[in-house]
Amino acid sequence: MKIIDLRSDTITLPTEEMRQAMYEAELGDDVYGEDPTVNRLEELAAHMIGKEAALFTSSGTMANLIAVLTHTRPGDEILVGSEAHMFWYEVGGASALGGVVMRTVPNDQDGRMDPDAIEQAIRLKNIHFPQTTLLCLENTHNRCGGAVLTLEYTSAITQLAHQYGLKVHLDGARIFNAAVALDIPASELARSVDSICFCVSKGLSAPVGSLLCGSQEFVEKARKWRKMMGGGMRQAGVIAAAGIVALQKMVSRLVDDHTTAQRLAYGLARIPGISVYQERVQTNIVMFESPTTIPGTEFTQRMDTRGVKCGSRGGRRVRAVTHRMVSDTDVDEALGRIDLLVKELG
Ligand code: TLP
Repeated sequence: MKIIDLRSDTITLPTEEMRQAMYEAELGDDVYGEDPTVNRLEELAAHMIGKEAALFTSSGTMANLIAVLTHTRPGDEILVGSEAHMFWYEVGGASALGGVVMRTVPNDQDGRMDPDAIEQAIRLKNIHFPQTTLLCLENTHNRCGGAVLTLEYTSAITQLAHQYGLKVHLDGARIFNAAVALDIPASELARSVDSICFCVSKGLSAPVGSLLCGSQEFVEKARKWRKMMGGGMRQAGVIAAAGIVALQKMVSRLVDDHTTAQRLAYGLARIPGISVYQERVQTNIVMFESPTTIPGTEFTQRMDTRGVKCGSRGGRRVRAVTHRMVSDTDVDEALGRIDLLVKELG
């Protein structure tokens, strides 16, 4: 039985071209700034995202943590969405290692935070208060089903935060999915923010790595934090080489993942007992609810035994992510297996 793995786009394996590029990569010691392949990737990333400089990190989690460390001081308060990846899935690193308080502002179903709620959450000057110094956005929004933040929203919220002296960091792990969905360059979506990170290891299919981008000064400080965390990776050109192929060759294909996600959502909507908000599927993430007869965790376990892997997101919520290694035929096969399972459950 073929396993159809919809748990995440992080499971994508590198392409042949990436493996070749890794094999042939010109290398040096990146801690001395001497790995030509890492340097090329960082320059390319900065150029594509429209910032002065970029820093190669081992993961999105590390890039977000370094951004917090660079923008804040211990004791500060940072604003994050109530559904933010930084709040849910990064082991509380910003608080544990950065010493900041994470204050959540409710996310709506499209991954946005209400400007009034943000304004209310920003602390005034008061001897009792920690200082609010950073606002974090996420685009596309993982827990909000891959929702896309528009250019207008991002600019308006950033402007608001800047008025109060806050910096803005954008967790753009899937920023190229947003850019492709909106049909605008990713640099437009990043223009107003102070820093942005994105992953080459997700739909772009590189095996490892993320890029943290911002001003020269920001990246210089961030580089020092990366070193402190043990993230100075020596001949990292071996993996950076795949990142270059990811940025040069894989961005435009993300649209295929969005089409596959639409096909999946359409099919799920036709299975009685499954609820899915088809019109909310904007990129490569499909959120749906398992039948009322069964909790989400049990449902995903049962799907697993039928060779369809998805992620449970609490309650009856299930997440399916489309990517390069899932074809239309795989989606149809997965739908058939899910349909059968639902029928058996009654
Ligand atoms: N997300 C992963 C899991 O951690 C949930 C996934 O499968 O979607 N920001 C966002 C918005 C992300 O979705 C992720 C990864 C990260 C940051 C962290 O990236 P990595 O996994 O490279 O640390």
